[in-house]
Amino acid sequence: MLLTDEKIKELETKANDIRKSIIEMLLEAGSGHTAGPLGMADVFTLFYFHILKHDPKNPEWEERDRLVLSNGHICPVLYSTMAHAGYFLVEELKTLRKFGTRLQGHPHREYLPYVETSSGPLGLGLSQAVGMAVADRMDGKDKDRFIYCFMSDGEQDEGNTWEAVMFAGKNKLRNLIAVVDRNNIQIDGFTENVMPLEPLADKWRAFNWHVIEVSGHDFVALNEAVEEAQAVYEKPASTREGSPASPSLGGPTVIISHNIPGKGVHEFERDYKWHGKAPNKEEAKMALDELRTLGGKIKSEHQ
Ligand SMILES: Cc1ncc(C[n+]2csc(CCOP(=O)(O)OP(=O)(O)O)c2C)c(N)n1
Ligand SMILES: [Mg+2]
Repeated sequence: MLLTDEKIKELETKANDIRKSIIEMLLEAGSGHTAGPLGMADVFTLFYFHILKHDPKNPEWEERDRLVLSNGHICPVLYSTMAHAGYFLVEELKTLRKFGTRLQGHPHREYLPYVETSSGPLGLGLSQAVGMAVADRMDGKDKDRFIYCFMSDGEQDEGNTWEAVMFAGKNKLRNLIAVVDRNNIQIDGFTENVMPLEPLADKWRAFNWHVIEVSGHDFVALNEAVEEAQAVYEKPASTREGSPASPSLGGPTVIISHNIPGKGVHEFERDYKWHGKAPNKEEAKMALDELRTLGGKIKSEHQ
């Protein structure tokens, strides 16, 4: 669906609000992950406010798209986005990681049924999403909705990820779209130092996936990437005019989203030490000041 200038302004403002809430909730919790959530805030915003077929007031709606978050540790961005989208009150975000909260440090479906899966142990989400896509095919529903799986680059180190990639490519699961948070960091280093992933796109291609690489901070480009992924779904290889038959067409798509970890707060950007650390009072104040200034700029630029 086309992104109008007005919609882009709305998304920029939302992403900024979501980032502010992430900082506030992490400060309140006193622990948690900062880099991944800030880096994925634009992607989550685009999906929850433009792409997803969902109804926050009716989370159990059977026809909804499914969004599986595989790298559960970035859940502050999931919770913040869901609250801002209307699934629950923004006020509840302050309960992150508190005893008995619905907002556990890693998503727990038993506590918060609005999330599609529990996650935290890395490398499992794509297999779960593949299972959903297979079930849709068996039920004849794979034309009715998309199954999205958000996953991280650190998860590319997990063997189970590649079992799912192999299975989905072989079975041409057309309504499956994976989004990889390619932020180049993992728990204690840069991915290329800990366990080199490149050439990552070629690896997915080798398993018969359609691959798109895009900046995860450009709403227009990201939106086009999702539309391309959906078009691959709608037009299998045999019906595509003028395009040579390719094993990747008509199959699943992966969007490799090039993200800046810690995006929006200069101090936190591109530094793996923010992988699993929450800001203290001073750092949170500095971060919120920067985001407020950015929010003001977004408003004035669009006036
Ligand atoms: C199976 C498993 N092994 C190890 C961990 C511990 N762990 C949590 S996050 C993480 C780093 C993963 O990299 P990535 O998801 O890319 O981190 P980010 O980009 O969010 O910093 C690790 C090793 C885990 N949660 N699950
Ligand atoms: Mg990473």
